[in-house]
Amino acid sequence: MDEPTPVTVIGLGDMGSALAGAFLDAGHRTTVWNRTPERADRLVAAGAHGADTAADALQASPVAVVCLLDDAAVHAVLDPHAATLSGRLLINLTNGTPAQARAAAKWAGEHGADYLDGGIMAIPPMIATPEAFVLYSGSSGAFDAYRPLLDCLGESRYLGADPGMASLQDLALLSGMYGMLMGVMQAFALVGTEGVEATGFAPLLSRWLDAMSGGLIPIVAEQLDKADYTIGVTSNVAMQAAAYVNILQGAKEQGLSPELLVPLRALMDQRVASGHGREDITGVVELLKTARPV
Ligand code: FVH
Repeated sequence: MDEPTPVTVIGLGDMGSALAGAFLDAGHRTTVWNRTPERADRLVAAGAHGADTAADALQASPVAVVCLLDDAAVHAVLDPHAATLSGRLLINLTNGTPAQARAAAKWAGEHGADYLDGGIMAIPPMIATPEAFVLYSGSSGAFDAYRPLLDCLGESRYLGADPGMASLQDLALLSGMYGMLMGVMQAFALVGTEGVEATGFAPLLSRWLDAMSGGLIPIVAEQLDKADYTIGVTSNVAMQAAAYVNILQGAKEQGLSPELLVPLRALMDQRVASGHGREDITGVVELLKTARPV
């Protein structure tokens, strides 16, 4: 094993506990702290050092990994102890926006700390398995120096010195996931109206989504990079807009709310109305570039 690195984990929710467990399993001296102290018990029983206060936890290690609910929680915990961060590395794996990451990096720098922001692309049971990957951006020196520690959590991907980049790509990947989940929930709800069991329908849904995502994403990416939505079109947006009406209408006829899917209809119709009907649906991205009220 590489040289063990003392590490502190602040925040022992489902994810923070998984991170601390991975560091412990890899032989790193792991100090933990959580607002609700009982959540540290299992880790302490497994060999972690339980700190009484957040300040004690920060002082215990050269590296602090913070994994809290949101940016407000990060500031609630860290702001009172900013002085203890001097000379240490703060790794913020809390979900947030690029602007929040950049502000946190600036704040850490003003208090003499090095900073890495991260986006965890895994659910807690995936941590420390080959399926997990974590996006990082910020201090390249810190990333290189602590790479063996970071690699305990999964594949470590460094996205550059801009601290906002990991968050940007994290939110992009989550956007893709939630878009897919909206469709999945609507699909199960729809077949459920006629008593089709979700477990029976699931393999068909997985097969369809695998085929669509694997085949479509590379073409969509090429269309976007070239801003040419005519490349490789097999399913023009005018045709899709006509079929989409049936998805919304069919849901209503079956007694369901189509609310998760409704916004896309107007965007497709707008592309068709503005003369792009023979192009691919990807051109809808052009309409997303202008902020509108939601
Ligand atoms: N779990 C997941 O699947 C996802 C995977 C991708 C990354 N996310 C992000 O990770 C952050 C933590 O998520 P989590 O799963 O650990 O969340 P919880 O189990 O709900 O734990 C929340 C922790 O935050 C603490 N906390 C909340 N508010 C405060 C506050 N004002 N002051 C201090 N601590 C706070 C909470 O403490 P407690 O309630 O136990 O006292 C937990 O430690 C998150 O950004 C995900 O988006 C997870």
